[in-house]
This record gives sequence, C-alpha cells and structure tokens, in this order.
Amino acid sequence: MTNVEIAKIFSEIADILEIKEENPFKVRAYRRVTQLLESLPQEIEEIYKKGELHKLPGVGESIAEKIKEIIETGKLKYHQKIKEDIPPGLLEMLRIPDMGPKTVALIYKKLGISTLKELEKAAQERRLRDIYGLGPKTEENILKGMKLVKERKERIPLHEALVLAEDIIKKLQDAGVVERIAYCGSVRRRKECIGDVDILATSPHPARVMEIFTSLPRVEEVLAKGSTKSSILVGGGRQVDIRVVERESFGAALHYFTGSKAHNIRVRELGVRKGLKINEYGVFVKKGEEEERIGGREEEDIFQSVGLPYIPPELREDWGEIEAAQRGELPRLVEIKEIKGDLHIHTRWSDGANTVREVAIAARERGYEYIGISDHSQSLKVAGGVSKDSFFQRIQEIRAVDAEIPEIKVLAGTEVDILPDGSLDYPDELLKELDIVIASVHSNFKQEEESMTRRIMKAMENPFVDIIGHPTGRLLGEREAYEINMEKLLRHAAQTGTAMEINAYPDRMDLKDTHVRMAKDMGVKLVIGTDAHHLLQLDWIKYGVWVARRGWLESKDVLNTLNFPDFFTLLKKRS
Ligand code: DGT
Ligand code: CA
Ligand code: CA
Ligand code: ZN
Repeated sequence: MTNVEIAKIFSEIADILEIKEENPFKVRAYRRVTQLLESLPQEIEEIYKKGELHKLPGVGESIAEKIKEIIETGKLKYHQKIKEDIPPGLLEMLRIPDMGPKTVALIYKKLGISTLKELEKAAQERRLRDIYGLGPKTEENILKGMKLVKERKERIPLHEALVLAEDIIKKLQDAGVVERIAYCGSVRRRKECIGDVDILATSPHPARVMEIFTSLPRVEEVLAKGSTKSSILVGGGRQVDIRVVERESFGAALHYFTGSKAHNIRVRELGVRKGLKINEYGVFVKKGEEEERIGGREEEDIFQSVGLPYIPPELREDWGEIEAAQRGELPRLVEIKEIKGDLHIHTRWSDGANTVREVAIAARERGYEYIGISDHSQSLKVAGGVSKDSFFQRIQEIRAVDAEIPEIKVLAGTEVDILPDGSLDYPDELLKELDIVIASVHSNFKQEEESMTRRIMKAMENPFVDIIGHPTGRLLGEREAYEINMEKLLRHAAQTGTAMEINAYPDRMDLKDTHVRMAKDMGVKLVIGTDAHHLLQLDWIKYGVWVARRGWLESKDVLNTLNFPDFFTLLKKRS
C-alpha cells in the first residue's frame, strides 16, 4: 500500500469521528498523521521495516500500531468498525466544499439524507432551507459544490498525479526493463490540474514493459494493452498512458507528448517553413523521394532544428514563448535551488506538527538562509491560533532558536487573519513586535466581489503587513477562489508595496500561473512560501516554484531568492 492510500484511511477515520462529534483532539491526531503520510518522501513501509515508525513526529504508540496493522494486513479493523457507524454516503457528502461534518450530520438527522443524489435533489427542491441554520444560500452552495465534485473526478491536482507518475516510473526502473524513462504531458508542464498521466520510455524489451505496467498492484482496469503502448486505470479512476519508443526518437516523442498541443502545432509550423517534417518520431528533411532523419534523440534537437533556444516545459502553452524565443527574450526561469528562505511555516504554536527548533534545523539542512515562523492568529480557533497571552512567549522561543542556530535567520512572523471588515486579528502594538507579517483570509469566504476586494486592499494598507497569503483562498477541487477583482488587488499591492504570496501548498498553488504573470507585469513584489504544517512539507516549495515558472518569473522577480539583508530591506514597507 502506498503512503497516500494509507493516508486516505486515516483521513476517513478523522471524518467519521468528526461526524460523530467525538473528541476534537483525537480528530486532530488523525489529521496530523494524514498530513505526515501525504508529505513523506519515503515509503512508510520502508520506515516500518526498519523499525523506525516511532521516530516520525506525531506518531505515538496507538497510531504506530495502526500503521503496522495496515501494512501487514492491508486494512484496519478499527476503520472497518467505525465505518459501520454512519451511512457511507455521508463521507461523500463531505467532499462538497463547505459541507462540514456538522452540517452533514444535521441534514442526515433532520431529513434522513444519506447520499449525494438525495442531497442534490433536496437542494434542487429547496427543502434544506427548512432546517434551522441552513438557508437558500446553503442550497446554492451545495449545487455549485456538486459540480466541483464531479469535475474533480476528471482532473487530479498536480501533486497527486506527480506522486503517481514517480511511483510507476520507480517500479519500472527497479524492474530493470527501461533505459530512459520520463513523465511528459501536463505533469511535466507542471499544470495545477492534470487530466491523465503520460509516461514515455525506451527499452530493449517493450513487451516486458507492457506486462509489468499493466499488472502493477494499483491497476484497477487495463484499458488497452499493445506491444509498445498501454493505458490503465488506477485507484479513483485515474488514467495512466505509457509508450515505448525507439532510442533515436526519444527526444522527439518527449517533446511531442509534453505538449501542449498548441505549442506543438506552432513548432511544427516553424519546421514546415524550413522544409522540415517534425513529429513524434523525429525531425526529417526530404531528400528526393527519401526522408532523412536529422534529429530526434534529444529534445534539444527539435528546438535547434527550427532555430530556437531550448524552451522549458512550463512555458510551452503558446502564451508567447515562441515569439520570446525568436527575439532571444525567453525569461531565465527561477529555479528551486535559488530559493533562500521560506516565510510561511506553521509550528506547534498553532496547527503545525513540529517545534520551531525542529523546523529551523530542517531548513538549515535544506541550505536556507532564513525562515519565517508564521503561526495563525488568535481568532482562528480551529487552527489553534496564538492568543495574546502566548504571543510573547512564542517570540521568545523563536529568538532563542535563532540565537542557537547561527547559520539561519529565524524570523518571528505570523499569519494574521484578515477579519471580514478588513481589519486585522492583532492590533498594531502586537504586529510591530514581529519581524514579518503575512495577512490572510480564513473566514467569511462568501463576501461579494467588491467587499472582498476592499477587505484585502484594506489589509494591504496596514504598514505592518508585508505579504498577502494565499490571495484567492482556493483549494484545488474543493473550494473556489473568493470573488475578487484581481487586477484591482494587484494594482493596490504595487501601490502599497505589499508582496503577494505564491502559496506552494499543493492544494492551493495560489496565486495561480496567470495571476503570477499579471503581477509580474504590474511590478508587484512576489514571495514563494510553502504554508508547511510539517517539516517534510518544506519540500513542497517546488510547487510554488513551478507556478512561478509558469508565470514566467525569473529569480529577480521573487524576493526570497535574495540574500537575507536584501530580502528584508526590499520586503519591508516601513523602514
Ligand atoms: P491533460 O492530460 O488533459 O492534463 O493534458 P496533456 O497536455 O497531458 O494532454 P494529453 O494527455 O491529451 O496529451 C499529451 C500530449 O500529447 C499533449 O500535451 C500534446 C500531445 N498531443 C496530444 N494530441 C495531440 C494532437 O492532436 N496534436 C499534437 N500536435 N499534439 C498532441
Ligand atoms: Ca496528460
Ligand atoms: Ca494522455
Ligand atoms: Zn492560511
């Protein structure tokens, strides 16, 4: 069983306990282990075999026992047992945005509704508004949400697709049947949502590759099995395609199957103008009746043949990259290794899993020069926001860790709530004690566009606010962005000198690529932060860097590629 599959079991337990209104601390413990598993870079099974489960943060005796049982038996008795306590449809209902366990339990109790279908019908027939506490707005949101749930079945967030692609590639490599192998398609272009996963390989034994691929343990259905091409469905209806090509075609096929289709068509047209034929097999010139191959082993051959420099996959959308390449004006895209610090990290002071010290040490290991500890503010009770009472205690601890670890600057920050009226959840007297302030919306998501835009603009006007966190609040496949006028917001960010965050958390990727590019064009300061709640999630910075790259950013466009003094000077509005 993969980490993600095990994580799903724990997440479901948390959901069930919540519907049953059991102890919130118990629920939190299961949520934490879910997060841990989703972000773990190694297989939990390997850690278990080494007898090192207890070394994982947040894994106590009882969770370790459960992980052990799942690995050894493929299931968990406790999970099976509590699943019987509620109708299975309730869990599906939870997948609708804004449908919390309380609402689900309420609707079930009052109307006996226990499936998505019944829920949709009741919302259409306007029967939910009869329940005290619900109204026409709830019905509208449920109907909108059903649409998202259906869409999500068709597109997967990048993170999920990438983990899947990497796992399959590793299994084929371990089996020793492939030479070169890579994922392509929208995964390689780092699009935020993926239709299907495309894998490309070369191999002396294509038939063996097809055999292993179609009999991987996670296969639920084999859609097609050919001699060099196969498609499978894996858990949750996700499709994965594989193709084995000749060595001399690998580069051409990699380019072709990376896409996008629009980009491919442009490149092929350039080829035609030079008398070349470009396809997934290679680059060819006509020599009388014959065709001669002049390239295709490497992807660079394709670009070279049409007189272009190499265009990174993230840019291949026909959003102007061909023209920029022709003018010699391709951006030199920011790279993961250029990031010098992460400003959005949660610790145990709010809803994170690790201590400040643990996080600082992990950041030092990544080679960072600085980090910002940005726990939630007081009003965010669900996320253990830091009260006024422990405000100074937390700063003290951060200062102590900072002094203890000279290689890394540990900044005392916060992710302060932007309240519905645009005021902040801490007064200025407290904010001024902090080195770095991220302001984010975590409540009242449903405001009208105008008031939501004004709400965030007002936060930008506070001289202590350095960064706006996850500016649109979307959760991929779960919650739409708030209604917001992005152009107005970005203009105000530029005017007030407030930085906008590219939140790298894989469910967020917020700002998104098109907004990032807009921000760059408007001269807005940008930072990339992980929103890590576990030290392993520091690694998720890559998702933010990929969004930045899709938004054409260079290192000079991203503040946290600067060394600490320059970063800090440029970030601060107050001098
Ligand atoms: P997805 O799967 O919807 O997230 O997006 P992609 O880009 O992965 O698209 P997919 O899986 O349909 O095809 C993979 C790549 O193959 C695509 O990016 C470009 C290439 N491709 C597919 N169909 C065509 C086509 O009709 N013409 C050209 N030039 N390229 C194509
Ligand atoms: Ca694809
Ligand atoms: Ca495909
Ligand atoms: Zn947040």
